[in-house]
Amino acid sequence: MKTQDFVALEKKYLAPNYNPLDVVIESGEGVWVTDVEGKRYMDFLAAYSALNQGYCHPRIKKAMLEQVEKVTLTSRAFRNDKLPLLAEKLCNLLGYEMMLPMNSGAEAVETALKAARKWGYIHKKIPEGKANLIAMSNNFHGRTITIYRDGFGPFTDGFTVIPYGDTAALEKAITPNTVAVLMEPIQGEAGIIIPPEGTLKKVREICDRNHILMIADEIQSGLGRTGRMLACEWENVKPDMVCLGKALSGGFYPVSAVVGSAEVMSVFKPGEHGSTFGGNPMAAAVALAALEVLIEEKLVERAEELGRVAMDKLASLASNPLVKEVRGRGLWIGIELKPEAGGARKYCMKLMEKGVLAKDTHHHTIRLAPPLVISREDLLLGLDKVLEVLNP
Ligand code: IF1
Repeated sequence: MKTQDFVALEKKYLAPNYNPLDVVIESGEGVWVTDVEGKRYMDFLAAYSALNQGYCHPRIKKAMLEQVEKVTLTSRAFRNDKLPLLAEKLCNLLGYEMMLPMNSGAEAVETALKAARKWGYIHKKIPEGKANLIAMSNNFHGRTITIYRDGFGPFTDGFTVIPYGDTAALEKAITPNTVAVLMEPIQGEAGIIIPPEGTLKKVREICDRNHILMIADEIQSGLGRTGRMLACEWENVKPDMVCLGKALSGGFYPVSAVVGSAEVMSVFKPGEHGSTFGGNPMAAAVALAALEVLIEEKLVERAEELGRVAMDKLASLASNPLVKEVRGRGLWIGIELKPEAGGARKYCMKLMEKGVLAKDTHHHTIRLAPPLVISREDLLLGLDKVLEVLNP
């Protein structure tokens, strides 16, 4: 079958909840994918940072193949020999006392929000049902009805939305019923929006002073993407809870988690939260290997070093008439185009023709986020193509 055959099947049988590029990937390894017609592309999206370790990393694949021969799912009605090892590794790696495993990032966010509400009722004596959560505009925390709003109202009660990074607005939004503030330390979908230096520290200080929880959604920004294990480390800030997903599995399996203090994570009583697949031995085995790869292949350091190489390479865009701004931290870069450029998608289409896959976001921004295993040569090769499509 050819590309258009697959496209036709999708159009006929799949709900139109995506508008993907017309590339039909058949296989992938490292940074490179091959489509059904044998054409090869370098991927600069990494499945929105779920593939920080690259496509089909051999060490994670080995862990998955070994585990599939033994047991893949036990439910949490019983225990298994992999989840406790993941819990120990993840908590010690990030410096937290406890974790709660789930599957999707959205579920991790829901977990953190439920924990924050319960924590408020127990530890702040907030009247039952009155807990308020502060979120930030242009955030992205998943597609659940709780947190994804446009066009899917009525909205879940108990949320106050403030402008992203506006700490004065945060101060003003806090009430005696406020339990937590949820934020991406750097906004991904919004277009790699980096808050002003000191914002995370200020949020941490405001949370401490008002006895509310700081929840960082590091599902996309975390696990090495920005050149730190967690993006909050750029300001030496330690949130009360951190939501993780995506690269926690290296793209092999849906794995997410929330890490936090024992005080916060112990608000859950048996049966109050969880999921059928949450914490299954396959997920845990894969996540253990994914974390080992991150650490042993020094992917966090690579992201910082190669991020600097990338930003240097793209410095010439500052004088490009099509480009409004180039933003980046580690191997996470947003090239925001001016409205007169006509939108970022057409440049992503041109990049695809040149063998580089990238995704536009918020209409005007080209998002660049290659797997952290990318070589310096491949990075520069891919960025040459970016410069070509922007310097016709
Ligand atoms: C899609 C982008 C969208 C996330 C943050 C939670 C989640 C995500 C910071 C939920 C997921 C993914 C979802 C994926 C495309 C991608 C995405 F932001 F990365 F670009 F959609 F906006 N917090 N982001 O980035 O995690 O439930 O998906 O595991 O929905 O197409 P999930």
